[in-house]
Amino acid sequence: MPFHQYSIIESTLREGEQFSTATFTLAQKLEIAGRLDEFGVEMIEMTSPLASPRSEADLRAVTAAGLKARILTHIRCKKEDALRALDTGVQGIDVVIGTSPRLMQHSHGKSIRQIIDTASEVLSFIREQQPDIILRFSTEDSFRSREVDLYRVYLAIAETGLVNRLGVADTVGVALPTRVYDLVRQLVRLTGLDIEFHGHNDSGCAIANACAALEAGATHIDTTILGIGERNGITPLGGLIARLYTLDKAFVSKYTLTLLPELDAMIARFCHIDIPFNNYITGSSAFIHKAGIHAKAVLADPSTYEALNPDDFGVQREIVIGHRLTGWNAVRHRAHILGLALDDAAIQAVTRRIKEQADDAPLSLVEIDELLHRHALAQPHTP
Ligand code: HCA
Ligand code: CU
Repeated sequence: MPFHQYSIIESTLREGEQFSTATFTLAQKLEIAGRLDEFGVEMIEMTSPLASPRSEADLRAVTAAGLKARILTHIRCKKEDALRALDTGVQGIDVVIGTSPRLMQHSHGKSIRQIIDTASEVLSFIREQQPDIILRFSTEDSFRSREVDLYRVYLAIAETGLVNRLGVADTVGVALPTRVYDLVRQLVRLTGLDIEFHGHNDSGCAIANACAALEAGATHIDTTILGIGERNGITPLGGLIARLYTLDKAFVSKYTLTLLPELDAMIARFCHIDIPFNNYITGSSAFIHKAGIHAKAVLADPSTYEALNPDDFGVQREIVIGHRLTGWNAVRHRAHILGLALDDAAIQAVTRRIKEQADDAPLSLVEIDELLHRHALAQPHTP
């Protein structure tokens, strides 16, 4: 059943480490993993132990931290990688190999037959060593692979009965939601296995594609905090949450949503970047209402212009009033907050004044408050 039984594979500590400015220390990795665990992600994917000595040591440390989330590592389709990964005690291994003509030529030089043979060998080796390990096989660059190759590989691997999950990867972010839907749907139908979707965001479809994968029956979605990863990254955790929440709050109620601002701020700090102003949920403008018409309706009922309730994420809504598009309902609301009993004529006069002044430059809240106070003093007292 789509949306009800999916899991998040949080890959900030693998795909995210491939982001241009990400170099996490062990302390930072433990903090990221710990916070993600509190948030409630089901799985945390970490960089291959073969990447560097520190990568291996850190993988061991996070695996030993006793988190609820299962710790996975991500390896090439090679026996030596499998051996090293198994030795770290991880709970799951994600195996990947390129199947697009470009990657077959430039990455590993194997034919489809050889890919199937190598993968079967590596996967059965892992299964023999660790019968209970969570094992996933994924094709890299799935959407630029020849369809006939793709199905040949997936069906052969599914038939071995060795893996728990098949992964689909939009490695260069070219897939449209309809294509993701079709591929995932076919794989669900043909293999009956769990399906994972990993989508890059080069052309802006990463969240929509993840959603399409779930609609088609995918069981696992890869995310990173703020969407960091190679180039401009993958499906962001917060963006996926926003997408699913707006379908039905119940789809994300298993997660501690109020931790999202802290997660995004933490990664921005560790990677020396800003949270984008237009970021899902935590961007500085995500809950700012401006035009007078919007402000009036939001003051009456926030859901008129908010599909997401900021309270659910521990963030604040803001109504800005010191600009030329302002309306008198918002100004009256401000007077009310200040405890000033101004009549409608006075509020409208202040609003006119704000608009005139703001045609040149926006007014700060302090300036607006001064205007309101001045009018309140000038207004004859009503008993
Ligand atoms: C890469 C590999 C990968 C792997 C995805 C997966 C991709 O860094 O190029 O294992 O599902 O995007 O294809 O991240
Ligand atoms: Cu990737």
